[in-house]
Amino acid sequence: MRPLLRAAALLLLAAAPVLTGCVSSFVAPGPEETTSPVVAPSEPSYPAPSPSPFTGTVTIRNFSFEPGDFTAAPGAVVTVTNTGTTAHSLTAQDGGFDTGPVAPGATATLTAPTQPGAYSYLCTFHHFMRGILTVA
Ligand SMILES: [Cu+2]
Repeated sequence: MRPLLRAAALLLLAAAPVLTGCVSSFVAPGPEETTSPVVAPSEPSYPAPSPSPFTGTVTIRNFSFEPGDFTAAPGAVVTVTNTGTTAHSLTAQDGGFDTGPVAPGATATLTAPTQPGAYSYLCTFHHFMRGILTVA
């Protein structure tokens, strides 16, 4: 009886660290695996929409420029389409570029400045219509 009890006690003592070791190694990777996939998909989708919505054409719609703020290469030709029901323009505040009046349904072009920088523009008919052309 006594040797059997001693053997059982030794088995329990020997098994205890193995069991706790198993439990801790199972628990530890758990939170890391669940947090990293949650962060990973949201990170690429966040910056993606902002950098390149501009495809060379600005659309005037509902008294606003879409996109209002856009980036063009130096000297690039930008097409401006007026889908509104009244005339608009896309005119640099410093006069560096100007579509002139664009009739409803019409399309005009402007040439971006050759000097890199941020150029604010407006509609000469509706001064609340504003945007920034960045040359880079
Ligand atoms: Cu306008």
